[in-house]
Amino acid sequence: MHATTTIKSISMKRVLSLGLVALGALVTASAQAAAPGITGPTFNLQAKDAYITQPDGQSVYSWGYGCNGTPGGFAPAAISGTCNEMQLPGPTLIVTEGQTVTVTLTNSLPAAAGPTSILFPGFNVTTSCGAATPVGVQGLLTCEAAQGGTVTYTFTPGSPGTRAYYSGTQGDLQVEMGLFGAIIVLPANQVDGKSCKDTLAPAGANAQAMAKWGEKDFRLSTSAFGHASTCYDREYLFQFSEMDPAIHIAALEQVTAKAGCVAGAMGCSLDVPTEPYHPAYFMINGRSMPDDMDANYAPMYPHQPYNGNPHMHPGEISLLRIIGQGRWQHPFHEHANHVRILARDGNLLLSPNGNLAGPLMFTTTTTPGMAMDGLFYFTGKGLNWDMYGHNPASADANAKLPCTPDANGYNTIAPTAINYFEWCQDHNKPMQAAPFGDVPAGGPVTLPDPNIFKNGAWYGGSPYLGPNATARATFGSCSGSGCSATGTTPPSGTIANSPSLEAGYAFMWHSHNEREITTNNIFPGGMLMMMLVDSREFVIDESQ
Ligand SMILES: [Cu+2]
Repeated sequence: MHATTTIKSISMKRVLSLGLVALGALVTASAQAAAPGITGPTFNLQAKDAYITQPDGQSVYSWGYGCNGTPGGFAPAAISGTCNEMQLPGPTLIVTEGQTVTVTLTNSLPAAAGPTSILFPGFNVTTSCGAATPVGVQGLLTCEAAQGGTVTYTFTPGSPGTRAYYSGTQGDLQVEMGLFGAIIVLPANQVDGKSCKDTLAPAGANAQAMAKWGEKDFRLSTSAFGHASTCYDREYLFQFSEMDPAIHIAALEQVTAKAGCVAGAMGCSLDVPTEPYHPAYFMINGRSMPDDMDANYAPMYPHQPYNGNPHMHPGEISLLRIIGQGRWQHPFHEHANHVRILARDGNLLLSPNGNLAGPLMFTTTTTPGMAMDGLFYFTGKGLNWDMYGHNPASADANAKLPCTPDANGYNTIAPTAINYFEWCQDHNKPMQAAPFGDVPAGGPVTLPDPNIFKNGAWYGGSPYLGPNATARATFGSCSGSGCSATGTTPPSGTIANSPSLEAGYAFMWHSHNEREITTNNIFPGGMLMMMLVDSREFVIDESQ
């Protein structure tokens, strides 16, 4: 057994049944996402080694940026964060446009790893190598810190947006080992928060809905670029990277063999081949599925604090911050809608008349080093059935809620109703006029036999949106001689997960390269997460 191998326990989440959750009701532990990070404008970082974990039980020797002491603060305020001395990805640096940012980097890597550095592409960086009394050694791309040494980078972001940062020293090895992270620049002018929050809805409506259900605001800003068309309700950061464990094993072997060597002395260096390249781990925010769906800052991943677990309500606009941090392109596909690209590498794409000009993307393919900002939303428009399970014959008052279309056809007149943002054309339209077991016909959908819907602890079994929606939708039962007032319901419920808790729609967000939704050749795994749509009464809590 190799030194990098340890076994970790397998948890219940392994039973996720992907086929069933592609569109269905689903319950998870509360593991939400947001875009957490540390606040500046002064950051003390270090490059250090540690072991990260993968869901196949492996611990992988890696290098990462971490905090050198307690950071100045954490954001968003609604999440209580931590910052380890080594992280993969490195700490997300949250700064504001126009603010001078200072990043001090200490090289705490093993001596044999040699010097290290950070590149901040897209910024005009002043380094301590250029000071009157230079600190650090000028390398090929930027100022480098020798082992135990410290360098400083200073820059002032001139525009908002998401960008990558990563090692500028021996990048084929150091970036592969994990030395990368993200920097989020918030706009200096955030645009009026209240009206900005309701791009698809009447002014203030989403704020009313949040207040009604006691939902917290987990945004870092109100708009991504200080432009009224870049407002959003939620935000998520996804960093895509891959890892070849053979490189990490070779690095560990050489670091171990040369422990105690004097930095810079003859032989105190690594000679780790980075080709041929055979990655086995395909990660989102340093975690592989299903680990990426556990909480931010979950204690079992001390060096992988960030998750990938987007949640949203119908009609809400989610800002996606996407970065390619590895060597390969990854075709990241967001099911349920396209993504309107706002910006690439922090450059807002506008037409000459000031309107958004970015493309509408089916797949937001990550490119090494490139960052994208985009907007995504789900409304349920065009499903052709009432996804809230409205049924005028039901005894439940929530089953008889009205749907009043606005100019766009959505029910936005009553922000505090559970069917806020319902697509009214499908209101009261039964999913299946006569459910299976009675007369298997009628309605836009024929449901499968409820008896086969018993697989998977994650499958709630309800095709409807919202806790208790299946009960609302109870239809009259029919037989050859007519219909009675009560009858069978669509398939609903498992022992593990009652849809009376969370009943949402789950959409797979994943790499469209099927090789990349494996973990060390085992499917499912890798670059895969589930995006959850919840109705309004389910409070999305991203604090855990
Ligand atoms: Cu897909």
